[in-house]
Formats: sequence, C-alpha cells, structure tokens
Amino acid sequence: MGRIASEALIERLADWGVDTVFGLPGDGINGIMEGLRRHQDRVRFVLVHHEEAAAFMATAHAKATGRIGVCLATSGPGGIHLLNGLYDAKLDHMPVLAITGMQETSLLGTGYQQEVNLDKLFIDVAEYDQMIYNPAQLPSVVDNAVRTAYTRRGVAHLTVPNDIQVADADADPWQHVAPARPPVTAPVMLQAPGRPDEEDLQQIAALLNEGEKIAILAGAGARHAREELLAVAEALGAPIVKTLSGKAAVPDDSPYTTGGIGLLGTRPSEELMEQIDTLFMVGTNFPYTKHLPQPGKVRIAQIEADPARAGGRIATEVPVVGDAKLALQALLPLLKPRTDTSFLEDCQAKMGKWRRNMAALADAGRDPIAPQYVVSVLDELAADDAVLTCDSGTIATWAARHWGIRGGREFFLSGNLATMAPGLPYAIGIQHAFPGRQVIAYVGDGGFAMLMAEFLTAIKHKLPVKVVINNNNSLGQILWEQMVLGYPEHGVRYPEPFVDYSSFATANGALGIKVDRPDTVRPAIERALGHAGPALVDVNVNPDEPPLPGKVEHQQAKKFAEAFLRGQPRMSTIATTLFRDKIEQLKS
Ligand SMILES: Cc1ncc(C[n+]2csc(CCOP(=O)(O)OP(=O)(O)O)c2C)c(N)n1
Ligand SMILES: [Mg+2]
Repeated sequence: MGRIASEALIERLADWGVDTVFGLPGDGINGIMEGLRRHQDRVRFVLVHHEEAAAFMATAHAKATGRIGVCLATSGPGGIHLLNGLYDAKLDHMPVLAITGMQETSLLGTGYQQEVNLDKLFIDVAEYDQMIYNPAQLPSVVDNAVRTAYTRRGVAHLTVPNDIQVADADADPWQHVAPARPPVTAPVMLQAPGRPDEEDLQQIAALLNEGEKIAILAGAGARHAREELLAVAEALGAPIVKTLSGKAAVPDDSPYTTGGIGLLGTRPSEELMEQIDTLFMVGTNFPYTKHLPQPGKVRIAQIEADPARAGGRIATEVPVVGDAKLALQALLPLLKPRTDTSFLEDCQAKMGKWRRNMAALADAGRDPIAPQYVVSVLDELAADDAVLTCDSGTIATWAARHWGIRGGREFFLSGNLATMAPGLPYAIGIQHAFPGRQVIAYVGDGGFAMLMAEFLTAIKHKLPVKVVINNNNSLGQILWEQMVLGYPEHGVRYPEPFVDYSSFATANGALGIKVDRPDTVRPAIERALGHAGPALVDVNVNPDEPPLPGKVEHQQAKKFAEAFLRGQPRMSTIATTLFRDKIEQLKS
C-alpha cells in the first residue's frame, strides 16, 4: 500500500503534537479519513454530530490546553458548517486549524456538485488559507499553517482536493519550468520573547508609582499569571477587576478582586471605575468601552501581547508589549511599597456587601426555582479543579456571579463572538483533553437545543461530561434586552409546556434528571456529579428572573417601566420576582 498525500498531512500534524481531530466525514474527505485511519495510533479522530460543534471543540481544546485545536469537515456544506465555531476561535484569538475537502482538481471551476470555493469563503476568518494543488506542497504548507495559527493567534485553513488526498505522497506530476524547489521545513517554532524591554517596564512602574487610586483590569491574557497579579495588587493596594474571559485569572473569594465588570459584572467594579485615577490593563482587549473610565480622566498603563491591540480601547499612556506573567514578574521589584491601602479597603467593604446581596438571591426556598440557586449549588458541590463551560444568555450572568473560581477551577465561554451553543461542545473538547477532570456545561435551553445532538457524542465517546440546563423555556437574555429598550417582549418565549431534555438523556443510556421543585435541585446535582458517565440535569427555573446589571441606571429603569406600560406580558410574575429579590437582599 503506497503512502498517500493525506498521510503526509496527518503525520506532519502529529509531528506538531496534534493528537486529536474533531470532525465529520463526507465524500470530500474520504482520502483524509484514510490518512487518519492509517495513523490512528498517533492521531485520534473524534466523530461528532455537527461540524459547527467540531470547530467549537477545537477552539475549546486550544483554550484549555494552549495547543492548536484541529477540526475536519467535508467540501461544500461541511466546510460551511464550521464557520461559526471558527469565528469563535478568531474572535477569542485561539490557534485552530480547519481542514476541509475540495472537488478534484480536474473539476474545479466546472460547477460540480457541492463545489463551494471554501478558500474564498474562509478569507475573512482565516489568517492562513491555502488550497493544496500538489502533494509536493506538503508538509511545509502544514508547517506554515500551524505556525501562523500560533503566532497570529487565529485560524488557519487548508483545503485539499479529493484527487490530491489520495495521490502518491511523493508525486509531483508537473514539470518545473522555473528554478523552483519546494521548501523543506521543520515542524518547530519558538514563541516571540515575552519579557518587555527594561525601559518600558521602568515607564510603567513610574506611572503606577504615581497613582493613588489604582485598579487592575485583568483579561484572558492574564489567566496564567495569577500569583503575579495578586502580588502586584498587593504592592499597589489595587483591586483586580476581571473581564468575563479573564474570570479564572484570580479566585473570586480573593480580597484583591471586585469580580467582573460590564452588564454581568459587580456593582463595586462599576463604581470603582468612576473613582480611580490610574487603570492598569493586563492581558485584556475588553470591548465594552462604555464600562471603562471616561477618556482623559485617568492615566492608563497596559500590558498586551499583541502590539496591534495595545491602546485599541482607550488612549493608553504606556502600552507595553509582552507576556502578562513575565511582564508582571519583571515589574514587581520596580513598584514602591505603599502604606495607604484605604482605597482597597473601601472596595473590599463594598464587595462584602455585594457578596451578601448575591448570596441572598441564591435562596433555596424560592419557588419557582431561582436560577442563581442552581449555580450556587453547582458552585458548592463541584470539585476544586472543575471546568465550567457556559453559553451566551442569562446563564452567563448567573455563572459570572455565582460560579466561584477557587483552586484550579476554570471557566470558558464564547467571549467576543458571544455565540449561543458552544457550552456543550466546549465541554466535550475539554473532557477529551482532560479525561480525569470534572467538566460541566452550564447552558440555556435555547443554546442546548441548538447543538443537543452533541450530548450523543459524549455518550458515544463515553465522556463523563455533566450538563446542567437552565431551562427558562425562553431566549431569556433577549427578552430582558427588549424590555430595557422600552418594548414589551416579542417572539422570545417558547409556548408551554417546558421541554423535558432529561428524557433525551435517559432514552440514550445516560443519566437524565428533570428538576422542577427547589428541594430536588441539590440531590439531582449531587447525583449527576457523582455519576461515572455522562449526566444531564434539566432544571425548570423561574422564567421571570431578570439578570439585572450591577448598577441599574435611571434610564434602564425608566425603559423597563415603559415596557410594562406598553403591555409587557406576565407583568405580575416579573414584578413579584423583582420585589422578592429586593426583600431577600434587604433581609441579608
Ligand atoms: C447563534 C446566536 N443566535 C442568537 C444569538 C442572540 N442571543 C444571545 S443570548 C440569546 C438567548 C439564549 O437563550 P438560552 O440559551 O435559552 O439562554 P437564556 O438567555 O434563556 O438563559 C440569544 C437568542 C446569539 N448570541 N447567537
Ligand atoms: Mg433560555
């Protein structure tokens, strides 16, 4: 059996350390599947149910392991399905390689069945985007694709025509008319040095040493710099505010953090942005500039890995380029110790009150079940190194506020694309990389329904993934957004009865539990977490619980009231919920 070009592709990926490819076959990639079959001892193929999920799994693999994620789809429709997951990788700066099939070279441009110019289609999403016309291009094109995905922190795409996939790996069918020779490259790369220049560090230290009320804003780029962040916060007497993607950067119970920022953040974080004179941004490209201080009012220092992004959100006095961990390590000895920690103490007092307010909302006695209570039970019962994946929706707010980072816990969601549905595929991708770890997908009913077939993927691959569904029978996030615009909700609630997703789990051999009473939340989650295989807990929660911002602005309250006046359905249950929220907080 002669060695085919697809083997050169798969072997080279294995040389780069790739051990898993997520995908779904088709007649456009049968040659690549044969390459995977021949090298299954080095690279495993994870068969999924939807290509979009394969791309999410590859993104999650990159997020959780730091190594490139790889997904595979057939020509035409398969490639098109990948796109949403690939944009998730692009927007959250994750190295992902997408491999797609393509019609035979002899047919290209003839309008053959399923002929979609995937290389053209992927131009916007991919940093590197290449069709393979000749086996001689391999493996150096693989090297370029992988290196580019790592260094540009994004997507690389290779599309391989059917006839090339099964051609002799050493074939080079054409006569070379110019003095050309394909490059012979090696599967190696070094990251650019991450320690900033000494002069830049001196400048940033000078700026920070002059500040009186300083806050640190930490993002996903600081997730690996926990110790350093805490040490710098201590030296500066500065609270750490976390973006949602940076939630795992420091523990939520640390006295140095005021938690999240933005719509789903905390009130102390919002308030301190109005009080500070200096903001130190570390590893963040936080897009919601409205929640940053007024431009020109504070001095800004920044550590950012990508020079193209430095200073991109707010005018920055000292934008230093480098890796967050190395930069903070080098900065620490340059900071002057300070004795006045009154600003930090003030923030800590406010945070104490916020934590009590949040705990009051996670009340076990509330019927219908409070979504906050469900997450607080998960938070209490999950392992200290559990991974929580989440979807976009009200769930992101409940998770942001009630899932506590402690120990080695992680938290992942689609940060910048904010797409629905990655929660479950993320969990599957991560569970494959960390088989022994507790991985929990906390998702909405809307997002789960979109890619629920992937729960079958977990069952078929015997992955002990846990799914907890916040079932409010609606697209809750949008419902509240409509009301904050001043309009009554429209087209966001599914007709009753609530769907029973647990029966889908049990019918297919997994543990499934439906929960609709507050007293059964805890035993159900306890049982699911203790179960050896995949488990799904489908919780009917109060569909009228609004995820209020940490600090409700006058305008938001006014618009909310206008929606009521214009005929918002279920006014009384929403009003009762809001009233009870307030009472619980006053009691706390
Ligand atoms: C693919 C996609 N479609 C639509 C949206 C807009 N959107 C954001 S959150 C949301 C509601 C999600 O519903 P669900 O998963 O049930 O979560 P809930 O808000 O109800 O907790 C919608 C429709 C989106 N972000 N992504
Ligand atoms: Mg919902």
